[in-house]
Amino acid sequence: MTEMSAELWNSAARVLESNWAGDHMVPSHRLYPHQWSWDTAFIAIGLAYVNPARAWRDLRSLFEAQWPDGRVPHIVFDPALAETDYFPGPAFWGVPAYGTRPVHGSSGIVHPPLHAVAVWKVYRRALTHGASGIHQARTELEWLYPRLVAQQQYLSTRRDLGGAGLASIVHPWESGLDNSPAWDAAMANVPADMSLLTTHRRHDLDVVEAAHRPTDHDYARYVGLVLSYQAAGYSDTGLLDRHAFAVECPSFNAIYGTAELALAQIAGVLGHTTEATAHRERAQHITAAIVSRLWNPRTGMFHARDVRTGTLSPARCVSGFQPLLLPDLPAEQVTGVLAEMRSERFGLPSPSYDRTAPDFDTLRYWRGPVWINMNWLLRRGLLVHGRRAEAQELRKAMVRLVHDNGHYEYFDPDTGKGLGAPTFSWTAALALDLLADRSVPAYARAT
Ligand code: 9WN
Repeated sequence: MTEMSAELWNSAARVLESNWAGDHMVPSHRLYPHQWSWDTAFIAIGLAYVNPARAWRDLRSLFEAQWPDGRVPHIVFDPALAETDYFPGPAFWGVPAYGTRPVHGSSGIVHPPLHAVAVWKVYRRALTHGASGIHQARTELEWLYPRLVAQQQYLSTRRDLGGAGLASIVHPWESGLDNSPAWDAAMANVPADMSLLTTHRRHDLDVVEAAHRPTDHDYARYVGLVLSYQAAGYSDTGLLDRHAFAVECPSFNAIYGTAELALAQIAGVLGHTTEATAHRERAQHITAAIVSRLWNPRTGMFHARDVRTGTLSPARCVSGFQPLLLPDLPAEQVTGVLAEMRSERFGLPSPSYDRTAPDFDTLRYWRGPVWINMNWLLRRGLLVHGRRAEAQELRKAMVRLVHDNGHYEYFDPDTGKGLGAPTFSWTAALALDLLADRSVPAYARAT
């Protein structure tokens, strides 16, 4: 390891140590003090190198809060914290604690289902840990597998609002890319009742500069959408007729498809051969649906689809590259995405939004800054399609960015300056993985 790598490794391990909260990890103590769903997946991938027992514990903690209908909530609330420590907190969501873990309920919406990928990676890592590590990993795999399957089934049975085999998100928070320009067109139909912000106070602005976060206008809509979903007890029945936001996101669905591939591998290890085949077939169907519904041949990339109007968002966002994660993506789409990724609009590491767009914003959250998780997924997609040179270039650029600027939540795409939370768990965790893992995903295409 070079001196730079050793420094980065040690600082990343320290961030993860300090963000452990007893039985789960927090993304950041001040800004995000509870447990977040897709953060748990990214974090477990890195935690597996420095504390595998905690990686398993964190994943298990999240799935202990899974709902009876299979949904994995995007936030699980820590009972040790006050309502005012995060907005919107547990009382606002009004969800009971499901399962056995002593939690203060959860949110009612989901997050991208990256957990099967994380579980598979943590398991593979454990195989290098000797007999006791392997034994624990097998036990965890057996416990998690049916729960991961239920998570996918919730999405396929309750969230296929477009009826074409993709999962719809019903709140921008479900994408994990909250104020991405990908939602602007669909959000224009969502009423922004600004009076909601007089009764509900934002906590994020006490911690981070307002110019780096979503606007009040965005938050009024976010709150309104939760209230709308909550009105029928977070039921998905008839949702299209009564809820103002339903979108098929290319990143969410690429992860949804990739999860099936990871489940196929897990099912194989557990001896469920027929199920493994079914998972692979589902991944193929999801890939085909992404291509037929979300590809725009004029821009040469994937776009979010508004299910209520049947239109594609015009915005070019980093989420539109993520179908590269899928090994069966046809050559035309692979070539198109790679060309767009290398164009002056993006580059490596890719900003979250088209640099040439008039409303590109180097500071405001998902509307321009570089995020490590998005670029980590892009690197994985490059490896899946045999693009080792670009994957290596991206790996080096990310390592350099985090080493030079710190384990920030996101980064100014022009200067590299860190923005948002300063000791952010998934940035640290993925830095560890980038330093340690030079391998190619098992189902990469042969080159
Ligand atoms: C709302 C925790 C989460 C991430 C999301 C990121 C941000 C929350 C917020 O933080 O969202 O869920 O309060 O802004 O957008 O991707 O999971 O790190």
